[in-house]
Amino acid sequence: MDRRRGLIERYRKYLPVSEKTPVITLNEGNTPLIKAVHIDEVMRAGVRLYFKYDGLNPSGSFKDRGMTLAISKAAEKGVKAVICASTGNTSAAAAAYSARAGMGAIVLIPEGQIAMGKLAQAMIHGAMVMQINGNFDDALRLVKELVEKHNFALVNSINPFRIEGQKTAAFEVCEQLGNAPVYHALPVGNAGNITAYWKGYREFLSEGKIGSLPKMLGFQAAGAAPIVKGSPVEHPETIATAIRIGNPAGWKGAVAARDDSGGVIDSVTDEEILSAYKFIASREGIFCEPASAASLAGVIKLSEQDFFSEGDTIVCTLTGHGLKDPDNAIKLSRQPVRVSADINSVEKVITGCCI
Ligand code: AN7
Repeated sequence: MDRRRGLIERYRKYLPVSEKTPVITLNEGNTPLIKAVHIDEVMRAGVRLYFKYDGLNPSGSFKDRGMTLAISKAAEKGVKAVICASTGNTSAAAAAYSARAGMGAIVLIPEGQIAMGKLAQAMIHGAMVMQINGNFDDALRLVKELVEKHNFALVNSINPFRIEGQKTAAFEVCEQLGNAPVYHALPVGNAGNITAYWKGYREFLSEGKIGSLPKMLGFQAAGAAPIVKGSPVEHPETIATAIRIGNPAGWKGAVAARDDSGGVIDSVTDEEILSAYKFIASREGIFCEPASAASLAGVIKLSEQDFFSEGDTIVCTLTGHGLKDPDNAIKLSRQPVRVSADINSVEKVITGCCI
């Protein structure tokens, strides 16, 4: 199989496309599954843990999986523009794929609450970017109203093509592991991705490609945990701005994934998220954005409750690349040392640190 072809060609028979569908692709998917090598430092049981590093998609997040299909189907329908609400990554992916398709993109984002890399992407790809003085939930409400009146394709994950595209991540995990993992952990924001993974795993089971299903573990930020609480959160707050969502559109799908798989949806504090974020970068050598680290943060939290057994296979999806959010990376790290440009001064600093 040619792995450079993009998801629609690779998984055509599992996706709602025909010969008439123009394929808009940036060769997304086929992201690495990377084994954690220092995980024993933070886990009680001896588990095998892998990172599905979806930050290596073309626009730097898992959203590309859904966007290749959503934009291809919008092009098939002949719409002139797509529209979405976003905490950042959806807008980056929508802007990139719609640019390639020659369509307009309109994005509504919460003012001051999206990471800088994501904003830069939406802007440079030429989207019409609107910062609203509200949060993601307000933005989603507005775009739903707008599509009632105008011929735009809505490309948030309430668009079923988004979920269809994103389920391919579960296919890849199964192919990379040779079976399904025992647990699959991921951050939950608008709850599209957990819904998509669960659909993908079930389809691969019914195709006989895997012999068992994973238990789905979803983690919301403590300040934005409506599913855990059981009611919408009016003013969601978290440093993980990607998942700063108080009323997820995919709520039902997430609950079904949890209950049908025998899994868990729990919350993790910003402190736990940032601790996992730093561990992944400084011990595993992988740079993800803070929201992505909610997957491992949740797994560590459950491990402290002796949730896992020896030898369990766990996959954590790292949903977005760390370069999306340089501000947090810089704020949370040791600051560069200022030193004058002579060998003695530089050596003095080195002696204090590594030799
Ligand atoms: C890095 O971009 O909702 O539970 O508007 O960017 O499927 O929403 C992003 C969500 C996890 C949560 N990790 O996924 C948006 C948006 C990252 C994300 C999520 C998002 P869903």
